[in-house]
Amino acid sequence: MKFGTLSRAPGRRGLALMSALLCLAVLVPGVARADNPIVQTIYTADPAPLVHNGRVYLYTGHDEDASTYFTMREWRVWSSADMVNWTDHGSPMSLATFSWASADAWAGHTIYRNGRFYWYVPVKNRATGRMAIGVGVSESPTGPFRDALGRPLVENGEIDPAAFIDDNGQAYLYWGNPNLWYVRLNADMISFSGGATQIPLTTAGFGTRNGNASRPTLYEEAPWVYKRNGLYYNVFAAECCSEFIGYSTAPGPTGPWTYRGTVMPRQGGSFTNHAGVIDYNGGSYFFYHNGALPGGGGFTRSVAVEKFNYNSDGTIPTINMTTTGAPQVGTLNPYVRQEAETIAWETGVETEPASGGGMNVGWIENADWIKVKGVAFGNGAGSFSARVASATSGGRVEVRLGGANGTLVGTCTVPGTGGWQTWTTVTCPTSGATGTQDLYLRFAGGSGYLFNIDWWQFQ
Ligand code: FUB
Repeated sequence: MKFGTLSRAPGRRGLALMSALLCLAVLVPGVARADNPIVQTIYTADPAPLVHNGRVYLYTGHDEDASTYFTMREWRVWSSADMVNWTDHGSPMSLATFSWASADAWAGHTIYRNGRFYWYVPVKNRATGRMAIGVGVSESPTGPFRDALGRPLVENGEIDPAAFIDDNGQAYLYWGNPNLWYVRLNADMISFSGGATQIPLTTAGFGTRNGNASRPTLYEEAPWVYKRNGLYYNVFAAECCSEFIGYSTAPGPTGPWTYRGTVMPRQGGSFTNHAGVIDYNGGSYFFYHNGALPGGGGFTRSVAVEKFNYNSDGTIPTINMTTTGAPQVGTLNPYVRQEAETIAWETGVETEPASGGGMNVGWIENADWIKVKGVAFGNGAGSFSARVASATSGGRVEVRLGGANGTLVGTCTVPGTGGWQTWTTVTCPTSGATGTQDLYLRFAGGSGYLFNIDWWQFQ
């Protein structure tokens, strides 16, 4: 549904315009091109990546524009096969999913088991006024998610759940700020055996925090627990404020933990940070958030990713925030339908749910553009098609290579279709699209919003 040009979120346009300024680096030869943060259409926070069936699904929170607190009402899902072009799957879970929740759609974690995806999230319980952990469930990684229980799974006023399934099938849910807790989840993933157990926050286990008698260790929040080569890792947000990312290791899932040092120093203009660590396609990736987008800060954060290598002894190297991000894994195939909301970088556009399912790109104005990185054209594309809709008089899709003002290889004219969700397919000839190149769809036309685009494909 097109939200309409007047009802868009205040401040979003400013974000987009400033995003364009940030992207000047793209236009200046020799300046490193930014691929971080991953999402530029909205502010995102608290990354929780999940590898499933050869694809990375990225679950995030959503900081509202111009927020001056952790004003968060929904969670979002993105996915990628190549770590640079990310598909927007919208918001398949929100506060409204949990009838008992009143506010604070904060940092969650999604895990897969037996055909279902379980998304553990902290929210405020309307009845008690305390933070509690709810669990959403879906048969699809992109949802929609439903409330698995109709009540909190666990509630003790603390936040930031992270699930882990050990090799023997025993699952755990960790969470906590200021303490660190776990429960042993049953195989159904929505109940647990025994009570909530506190992991002792010793300085040997979690480092020494100076000058805070009530919190003697570095552990602050946001545990991320996983196992690698028989060693258990707990990567967490350390100290406050601002936070850095530290980690501990243990011989078992419940400890005893040994503090191992800093993963990511304090950087990036957000006083919180929040880690997610995965292996994908032979590489290791560290997800985090910062305040890198224009207007960004502690309450307007953005998720980013870096590739890293473990040291030979299994320790994690120091990882710094970059604007270049992770290298692309493989290439993108332009000869199959590609969603318009699969984006490496953009300026000026937004996304919204499309009438036929999925998302479409909208709020397109003259000179806005979308970059899709590493597109493998091979011997050459002869034509380009796009699914488009326009409640006004449309405009043009300029198919360019190498930059928003790069080589023009084709131009498709988009007519008015009578509605923002009244779709038609336009096709135009292309010439010179060969090899592997960064594709830019640059939009052109008159003033105001021009058209929406749902998908595109070369022939
Ligand atoms: O996003 C709200 C809170 O900020 C999260 O729950 C914490 O981890 C911190 O990132």
